[in-house]
Amino acid sequence: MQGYVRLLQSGLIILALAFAARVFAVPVTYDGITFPDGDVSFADEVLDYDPSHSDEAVPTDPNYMDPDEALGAPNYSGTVGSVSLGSGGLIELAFTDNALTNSGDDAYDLHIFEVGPDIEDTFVAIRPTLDTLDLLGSGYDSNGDGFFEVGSVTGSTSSLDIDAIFSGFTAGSLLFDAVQLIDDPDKDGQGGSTVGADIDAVGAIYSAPPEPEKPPVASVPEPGTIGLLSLGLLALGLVRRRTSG
Ligand SMILES: [Ca+2]
Ligand SMILES: [Ca+2]
Ligand SMILES: [Ca+2]
Ligand SMILES: [Ca+2]
Repeated sequence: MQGYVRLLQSGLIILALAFAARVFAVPVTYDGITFPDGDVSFADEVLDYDPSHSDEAVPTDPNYMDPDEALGAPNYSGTVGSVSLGSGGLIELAFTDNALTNSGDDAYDLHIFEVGPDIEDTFVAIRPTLDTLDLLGSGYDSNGDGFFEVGSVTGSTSSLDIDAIFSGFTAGSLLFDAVQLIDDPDKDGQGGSTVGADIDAVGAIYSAPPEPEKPPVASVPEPGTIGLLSLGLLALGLVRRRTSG
């Protein structure tokens, strides 16, 4: 019995810590852009990297052909830390420990960290979660690949406001779990060994917990935020009772 109580306590403490980490995330700032949720805000996984997506010039410098360089917080050092898309090339990055969401106002929600001497245009598409797809319908997906085409960014203003595209939704009500970037081949500079947009990082300025997997595991529904908080307080109470008694 005592072992069971201890197990329960440690479980509750972990839940409380998880809640605290979510509430007390330490904001980080890169290039003057603040990410309130910290480094969790950045893309986590490469879904696809296809420099020859448009059958145009591809990068040839192996230092800039690793798509993993676009993951995580910006880390471009001046020589390494970015990936070249190629002329008309494509990269798709997923968020796994967070999701991209809408701020509910005209503040920017997504930022693409591009490096390199040329300011290059990049087409941006974002993939809705199942709930958000239900909400918005598939009309925004002009080519049926699951990503909503939402416009383009240039090297100097690489931020996007989701609310300008899908207006009238309250903050945090739209979730997106992946970003697709396609270099605009008509706007490339002189080309060379790192032709196309050079991507260092992709971050959700407005970030949310990822949408729970579906279908949910039969017996353990995800506790809501309030539930987590009360569990956390309960755990703290139990600990206090043990230590004082
Ligand atoms: Ca992340
Ligand atoms: Ca916004
Ligand atoms: Ca699409
Ligand atoms: Ca990088």
